[in-house]
Amino acid sequence: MAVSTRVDLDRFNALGYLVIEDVLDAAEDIDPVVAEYEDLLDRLTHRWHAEGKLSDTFISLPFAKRFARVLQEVRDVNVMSHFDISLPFRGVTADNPIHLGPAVFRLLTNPRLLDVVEQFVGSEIYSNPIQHTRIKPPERDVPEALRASSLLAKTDWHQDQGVHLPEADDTDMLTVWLPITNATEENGCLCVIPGSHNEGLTIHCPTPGASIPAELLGGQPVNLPIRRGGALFLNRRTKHASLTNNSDGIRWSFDLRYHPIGQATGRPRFPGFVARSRANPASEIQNPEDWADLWRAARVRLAEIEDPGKFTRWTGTEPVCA
Ligand SMILES: O=C(O)CCC(=O)C(=O)O
Ligand SMILES: [Fe+2]
Repeated sequence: MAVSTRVDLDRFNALGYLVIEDVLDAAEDIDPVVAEYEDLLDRLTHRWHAEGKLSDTFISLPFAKRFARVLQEVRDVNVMSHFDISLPFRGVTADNPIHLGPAVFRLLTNPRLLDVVEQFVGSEIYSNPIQHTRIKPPERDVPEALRASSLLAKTDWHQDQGVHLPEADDTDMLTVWLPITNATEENGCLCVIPGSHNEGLTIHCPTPGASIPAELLGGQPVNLPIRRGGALFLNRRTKHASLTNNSDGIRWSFDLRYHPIGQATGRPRFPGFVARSRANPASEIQNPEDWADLWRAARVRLAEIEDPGKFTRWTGTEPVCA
């Protein structure tokens, strides 16, 4: 997308979502992220093989198949901590795995991406710490015990406002969903309910994340296949989910969030940062190591806390959750 291309905010405001193809350049912006993860998987498979956790390094397999084999042999939902760009809600340790590589930081702060984000949230842009990478192998290759994880298998219906704390209810949070592999109906693209952002916050049930029970869903879902390089932008109240990966390959995405500087993040124990400030450029974080240090410091703080408190508002006591 050319920098001068205008985001159709009227459409976004009417529907609660917008798909824009070619926001990123696949070779320049996405390939370095893939290379960083290939290197990570290579290091992990060698380490785990040496430790006896894996029967092989699976070095001859391409990333997708290698990742699926690792899941099958390790069979531990915490495996995903090594790849995700966030920390778990509880049980964080001082050396909790998390991926904080420079290519991911460059994706978070990609100028092409921020030029588009700026049209939604203005020129003072904060990178919210509610962020994930989701690497979803074909569902049949995901061990049964791991299928409850929306990082590895399908995501249930929710609003993003439902997965943060009420402190951020007035935050103008924009979700940016970026497919690293082409997202198709077969491999588990996202689906949304157009216009659902106008209905306020719906009850979510702890599952153990937070999801909207089927009887409260309403509306007609629309599937959103998006090519790599494209992006989906979501209002924080738009109901969305992902389809199951019924393909032979992985479905890999990043979901990032941005809002104006100074607004609450909804996850106060995790570190956000100034991604762009036209008013005060010196406040921007520009060095990947500085960003990684924010997360490392948060991890040390969390490891010292007995009870990190709640991460969502839902108690499960509503009758609809019974
Ligand atoms: O990629 C997925 O499966 C879910 C993404 C999502 O819920 C989000 O981006 O807010
Ligand atoms: Fe979401």
